[in-house]
Amino acid sequence: ALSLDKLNMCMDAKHHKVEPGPEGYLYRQCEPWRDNACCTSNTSTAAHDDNSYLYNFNWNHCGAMSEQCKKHFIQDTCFYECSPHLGPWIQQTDQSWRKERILDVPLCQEDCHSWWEDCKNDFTCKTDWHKGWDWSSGTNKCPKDSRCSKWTEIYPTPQSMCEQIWSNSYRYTTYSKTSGRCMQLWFNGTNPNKKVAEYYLNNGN
Ligand code: FOL
Repeated sequence: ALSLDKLNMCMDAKHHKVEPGPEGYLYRQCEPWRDNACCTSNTSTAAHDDNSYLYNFNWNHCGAMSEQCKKHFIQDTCFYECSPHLGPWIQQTDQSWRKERILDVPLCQEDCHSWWEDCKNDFTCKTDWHKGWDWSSGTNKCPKDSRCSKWTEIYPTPQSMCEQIWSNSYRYTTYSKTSGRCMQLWFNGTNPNKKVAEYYLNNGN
């Protein structure tokens, strides 16, 4: 938040750079952000690891997460850590591990739907993955009062998953990737999200 440029800034969170800028090399799924990123090269590599040092987060808390599902969580991590165009949705927060968060980022329908489709045969025990885990082992395990259920029991719809999993980081939309009105987790080449941020900065959420 040192930056007054809401179209090109990094949130004040656990691993984000102070200012966005080019990175010589970003790993695999984070590569599209390399021309202008809030993540370091090390963060981009860690984004692809199970139980990475970023949050010690265990995707496999209800048995092994499928590879097709996990790739969306890796992409979400790249988007969250690397995006320099989240300014319109950055809010102060009093969490112990970050001073700022994103709230209600309008997500393209295709990205939300493909994420849910690829995860719908997986299992989880919680709707909000930001809080309420048992961290006594050093990584998150399902809390005592929970049990592993089918993904579709926890998240009946793509909307419920996209909005609830990271406590409203995302807002579900019916906008498609070509609309210029929603943020894309998956893209190649020029980052399409800058224009979307510009639109919401001028027109409000
Ligand atoms: N992706 C997106 N899109 N938005 C996010 O906000 C986001 N956040 C993370 C990863 N990807 C994201 C970080 N995830 C804890 C749990 C998950 C996590 C970071 C930290 C954690 O320590 N939870 C504790 C409560 C900690 C606290 O709030 O003080 C717990 O009770 O489980």
